[in-house]
Amino acid sequence: MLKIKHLPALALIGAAVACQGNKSSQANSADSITATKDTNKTAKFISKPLVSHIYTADPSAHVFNGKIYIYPSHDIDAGVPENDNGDHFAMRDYHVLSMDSIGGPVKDNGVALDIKDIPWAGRQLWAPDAAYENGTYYLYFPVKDKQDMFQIGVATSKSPVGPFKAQPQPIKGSFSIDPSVFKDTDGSYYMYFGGIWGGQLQRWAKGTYDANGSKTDLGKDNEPALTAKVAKLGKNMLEFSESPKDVMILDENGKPLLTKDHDRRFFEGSWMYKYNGKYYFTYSTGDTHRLCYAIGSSPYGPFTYKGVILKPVQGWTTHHSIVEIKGKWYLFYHDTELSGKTWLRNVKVTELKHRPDGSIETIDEFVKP
Ligand code: FUB
Repeated sequence: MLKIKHLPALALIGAAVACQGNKSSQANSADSITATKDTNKTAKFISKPLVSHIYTADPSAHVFNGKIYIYPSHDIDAGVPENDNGDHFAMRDYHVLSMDSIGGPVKDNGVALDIKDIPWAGRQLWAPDAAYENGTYYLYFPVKDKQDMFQIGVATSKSPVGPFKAQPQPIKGSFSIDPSVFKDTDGSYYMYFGGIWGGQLQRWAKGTYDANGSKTDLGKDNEPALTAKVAKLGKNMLEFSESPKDVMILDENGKPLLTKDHDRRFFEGSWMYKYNGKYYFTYSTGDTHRLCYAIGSSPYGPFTYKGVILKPVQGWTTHHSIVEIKGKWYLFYHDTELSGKTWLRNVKVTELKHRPDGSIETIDEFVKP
């Protein structure tokens, strides 16, 4: 999972820890590994892990009936060697976390969905999201099918914490990873999804899946970058009502972000929210380890790149959700404070602040010495 040349110093440190045992990078990174161990001992963080009895990541938070629910990935140590394809993220079930208020006790509500109960699933239950509509809770999840192609499934429950029952087939027309479901103020739902590298989005560049396509080759540097997809959901919440469209992210001159622009282009981890009538498309830049945002006037975009929400955290991946709770805005995110290992993460929350002009104050998860 390493592309060292794009890593800032901090992420290089985190990546080196994750690569212990990976021969190709171990030889070059002995100094970094030492530095990481020191960093893990001394680093101070602005927030504490919300739970520590299990590893959790990719937190999608929602307020349902006045209570906070977090739908995270459930990280496990499956003993799978780390690689650029993300095979080491070999998760097998979901647990829903709940809390009455920010800062209050966090409850683990047990297994909400197990991979063995998803008829079409092969391996790797990655970042989920949830929605509530008309008496039913919907859990949206990416998982590789039995041919090792990521698709997105949906499961339903009458309870926000499950257990959820999976539909027998993936959502028709869905692909790749990281579904994020947004309810607009007119009641319409949209799913944003996609992720490059291990998320396989590059294998869909020509419109159909290329099973032998590259794991990391994303096209020419000066061409528009691959980007997230968006599709409106049907009234039954179980299918797309249209073909997915590109989520265009433009630079300050109105030009699409380019493949070479690793600091700003989309990688994975879409999350949409609305603030003061504007649509905030937020996402991870993956190999540059940032959470960024872009603002538009429609749920379909285009969105204009505006800046960084969260600087690189400890660990390789970064993934989040942004929610308003009792008049304040919160960023739910993850790092590797508990384990120091890329694939064993822990979810956290911190307040997020908008300036009067709608821009977001950049967050650094490290306390300055
Ligand atoms: O948790 C597995 C993958 O790592 C997620 O799907 C990505 O967003 C990244 O956080």
